[in-house]
Amino acid sequence: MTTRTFVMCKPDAVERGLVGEIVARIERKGLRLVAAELRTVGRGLAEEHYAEHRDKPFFGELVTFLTRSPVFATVVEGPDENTWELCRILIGKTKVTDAQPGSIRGDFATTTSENLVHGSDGPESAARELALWFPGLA
Ligand code: 3AN
Repeated sequence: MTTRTFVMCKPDAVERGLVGEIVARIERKGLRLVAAELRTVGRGLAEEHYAEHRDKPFFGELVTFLTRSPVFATVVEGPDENTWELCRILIGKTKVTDAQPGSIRGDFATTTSENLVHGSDGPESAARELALWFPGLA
């Protein structure tokens, strides 16, 4: 059964001109984009997106970062139930020093706070984030 997940090239990725590189890696893997939009994010959406981090010391920094310039928000589809997991592997670990070469963060990121890409981290988070970012998508 095909499943979908939410993948977002964050402002640093768009600013650095890495959107094509990131999308190419997703497509070469065999996954496909079923929706995508370059979008300027308001504080409300950014706070909702990062709601689970509301109590973290870096929450304010996260919201400021996500709203500073456009993001490239996408819906990625794969053939099985593991689309979110395949995307997380392509993206790499959250902590910059754990992100392996060959992953997007491992190849292109130098800090944990600006690590280029967001991908849903499970089926429930994928469902929540797809509804939040692409409410009209069937
Ligand atoms: P991921 O993006 O890999 O799902 P999360 O959800 O744990 O990671 O964190 C969301 C975002 O918060 C990360 N992408 C990163 O930008 C930021 N972040 C996470 N941990 C830290 C930290 N210790 N210091 C600064 N920023 C962080």
